[in-house]
Amino acid sequence: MSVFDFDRALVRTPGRSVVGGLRAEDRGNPTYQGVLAEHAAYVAALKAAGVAVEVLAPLEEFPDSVFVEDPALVFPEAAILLRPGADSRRGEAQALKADLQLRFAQVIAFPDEGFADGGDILVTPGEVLIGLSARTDRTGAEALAGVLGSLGRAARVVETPPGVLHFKTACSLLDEETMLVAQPLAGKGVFPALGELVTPEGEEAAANALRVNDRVLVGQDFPRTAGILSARGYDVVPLPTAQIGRIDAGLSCMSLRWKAA
Ligand code: CIR
Repeated sequence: MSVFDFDRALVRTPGRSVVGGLRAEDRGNPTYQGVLAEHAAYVAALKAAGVAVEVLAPLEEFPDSVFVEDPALVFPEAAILLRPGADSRRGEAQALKADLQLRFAQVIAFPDEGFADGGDILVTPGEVLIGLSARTDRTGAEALAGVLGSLGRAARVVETPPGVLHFKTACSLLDEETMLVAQPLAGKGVFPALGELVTPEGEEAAANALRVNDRVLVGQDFPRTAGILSARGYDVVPLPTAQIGRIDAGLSCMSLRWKAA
């Protein structure tokens, strides 16, 4: 089984409050209908890739709660509730708890101190990488590494390039041996066991792609990246991300994915 073999996923319908979601730079609000449409296309792509998708109800009190990847980390054997680094997102983990308890044999609470966002956590075939960022501090990263160790999973704490929201904003796993990386993360020795394919200049945001079973979901505004991946034999699924991009989101963040044990 590969770390990108998935048969289950949880997503959350965006609430109307999503238009006020967090962003580093204001390029105008996304439209609610636009976010809904991008979310629907994403869910359809997961289903087409062979994943059974369950849709959770919107949470208006948490504008960014459609980005369900950030408050939890899931594996076949267990789910870990994280502690999001942004104040406005802190309550999202508690809001997910009951949904995870219905689906996982074990739901592990985050240790008492520190912060960690799921967007900073990348599972590779050999280890779990935890990126330090404005959302994931060293205390939280090390606490999470301890929890992962108790599950028998090796973890390594790494740096996210300055100014990048999450570690996975700048990289994603393409296959067992290859990472798609944005220039700021390229050639830094972060992935010693893996090859790197670098996104073309101007398409850095394409690095937040998502490998799901035999497909690679890529933002449709990144045609050069899609071309490079197609030429290398990947089955590329282009998806609209212009609206969620206005609130700093990409493709990994809209689902929690796992292979049922
Ligand atoms: C945030 O700033 O938290 C949201 N507006 C975007 C979260 C994107 N999450 C992710 O890439 N894992």
